[in-house]
Amino acid sequence: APIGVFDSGVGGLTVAREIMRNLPSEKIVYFGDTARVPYGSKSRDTVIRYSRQIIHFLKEQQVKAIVIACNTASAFALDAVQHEQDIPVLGVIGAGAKVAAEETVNKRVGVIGTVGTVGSGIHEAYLKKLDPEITVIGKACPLFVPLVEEGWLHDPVTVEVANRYLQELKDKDVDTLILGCTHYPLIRSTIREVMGEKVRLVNPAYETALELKNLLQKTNMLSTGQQEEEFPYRFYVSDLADEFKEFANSILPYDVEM
Ligand code: DGN
Repeated sequence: APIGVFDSGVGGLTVAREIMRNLPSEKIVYFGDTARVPYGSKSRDTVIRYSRQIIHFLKEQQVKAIVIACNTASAFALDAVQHEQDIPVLGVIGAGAKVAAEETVNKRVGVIGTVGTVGSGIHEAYLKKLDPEITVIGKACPLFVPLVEEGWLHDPVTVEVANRYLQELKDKDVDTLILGCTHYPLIRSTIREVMGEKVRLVNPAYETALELKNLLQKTNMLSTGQQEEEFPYRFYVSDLADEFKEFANSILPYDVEM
């Protein structure tokens, strides 16, 4: 059975990509809610309602586990939907927070994400539970998403915006920074340039793929061996399939079939 992966749009492809790389025998059904993106500026109740609808769709596709590949939907909906399901449901917050707690030395962790994610305080809740001495400095960076979707990954405009957003985190001396939005791994090098070499950047997409692998191993659900199907990855969207496909083809190592 495939893994169900969903996001508000294209961003979750960074998570799907890590699952493809690290769990190469798994099939994936991806749903991008391109008709209703962004989630980052919507309320908790709305994001929970959307997430329930998408989970219903993915379960009809007989998935064996679900990854909420969106930080905003993980922040708002994971707790609400996890208990309603008889299959494992994973978000992207927990794994990143765990690694950040392990890696920080000065116990000052930065979190960047959408207004929804940062406003939810979810990273702080996770991190404080892991280590009460950690101070969390959150910064919403809403302009990063459109810049990434415009393809301005290494652009002077993006560097300028990053300088503005990230200055506060530098002033507050964070030694570890969680890239708490699906799009941010795509501007990792710009963020690296602005934050400097010494700050650890945590990519929750990668950490979540490892967490998924662990979980599937533990529950004896991990697939091994060659992919049986020629197209083991299926993609669904709620709008603008061509735009989705173009973006997907720019970040995935092969051409998407829809
Ligand atoms: N996928 C969203 C996230 O990780 O928070 C970003 C896109 C959005 O809905 N604004």
